[in-house]
Amino acid sequence: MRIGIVCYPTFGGSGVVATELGIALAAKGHQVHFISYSQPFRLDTFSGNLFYHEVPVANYPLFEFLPYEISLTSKLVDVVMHQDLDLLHVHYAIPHASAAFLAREILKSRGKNIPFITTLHGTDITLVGRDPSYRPVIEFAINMSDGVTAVSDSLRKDTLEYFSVNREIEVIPNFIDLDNYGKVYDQCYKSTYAPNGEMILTHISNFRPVKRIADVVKVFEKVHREIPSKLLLAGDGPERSNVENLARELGVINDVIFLGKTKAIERILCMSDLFLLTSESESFGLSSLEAMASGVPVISTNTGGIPEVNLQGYSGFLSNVGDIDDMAQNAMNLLKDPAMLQKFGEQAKLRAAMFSEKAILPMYEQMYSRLTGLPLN
Ligand code: GMT
Repeated sequence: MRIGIVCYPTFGGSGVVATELGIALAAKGHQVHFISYSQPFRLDTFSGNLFYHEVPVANYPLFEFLPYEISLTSKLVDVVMHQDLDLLHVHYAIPHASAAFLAREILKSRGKNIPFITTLHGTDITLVGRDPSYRPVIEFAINMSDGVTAVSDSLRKDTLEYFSVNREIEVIPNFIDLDNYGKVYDQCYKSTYAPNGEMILTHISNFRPVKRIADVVKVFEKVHREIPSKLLLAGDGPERSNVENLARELGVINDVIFLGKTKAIERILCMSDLFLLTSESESFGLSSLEAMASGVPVISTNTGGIPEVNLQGYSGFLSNVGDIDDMAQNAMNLLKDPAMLQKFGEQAKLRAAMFSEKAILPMYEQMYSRLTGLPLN
């Protein structure tokens, strides 16, 4: 099949999932065309089946805001026609779903019929999409999509609650390529950050307010009082300087290491003892799945789709949003008991295997086949 994938190229779960999906589809023989405003950051694999089309946005002195959605729509029309695509799969509703809708209608007027699938990822529904400045368009584009998927049952329910949706939403959970995680590296280089055998707690995100990273630092500060430990923070974003200031105020700055927008996620997880995810809202929590696949137990909140991934008392522990004491206590219970920590790590790996590429990819392929009428090879 020839598939067009539209996604955000930046450091964020939806772009990661879209990229991994495209790479996996290409490995299975599909031709995959990524369409975005810059190269997705994890798209650094070489394959004869992978293509990238950049969306140029023409500027003009009249424009205070660049009309990206129009440029994207035009690019979609162009790529679908010239590459003879069979299907468009857009990740994150804003503005990808409405651009795909418009492209589909333009293409129809030119005699080319192509279905599009919208995959909802989280903040496009729970945060941004509900804003009155987006809502009518998002609702319409969801209803007009040929297929709609959500990355968790929680997100499916939220979509039905917040929007007037008159169509089926299929839950297709996020997945990861297990081969990339939990590798027994000869050397995890743990001593680089924990030279005296300290425990390593890790958080990875785009540092947006919804992640409540201040809570990560507060939990760490409590753990740090009792257990020699380091906090690794991977990623970057708007909360970075607040987090740094808080770590200074709490007196733990010397044991908090900011790693920036690194791609070496598996390496970081390889040296981690515990993963922290303190989000206010989270439709899935891809980073926690990556941690679990690496055998790292997860201390998280119990919001949104997180409980569908992290299992209480099995792969980690879940607490109410903002319950610093409970999260810190759960973290310490695990860190103080090596046997329990190891058991939870093994269980986390087993849990992560439920979200393997092998298990999830066929769900997308079956949907593609149903919507295009093309057989699966
Ligand atoms: O992380 C975000 O805030 C944005 C969004 C994205 O585009 O990366 O993340 C969402 O999609 C991920 C992939 O499906 C999910 O794992 C995240 O849980 C979800 N974020 C939120 O719901 C806050």
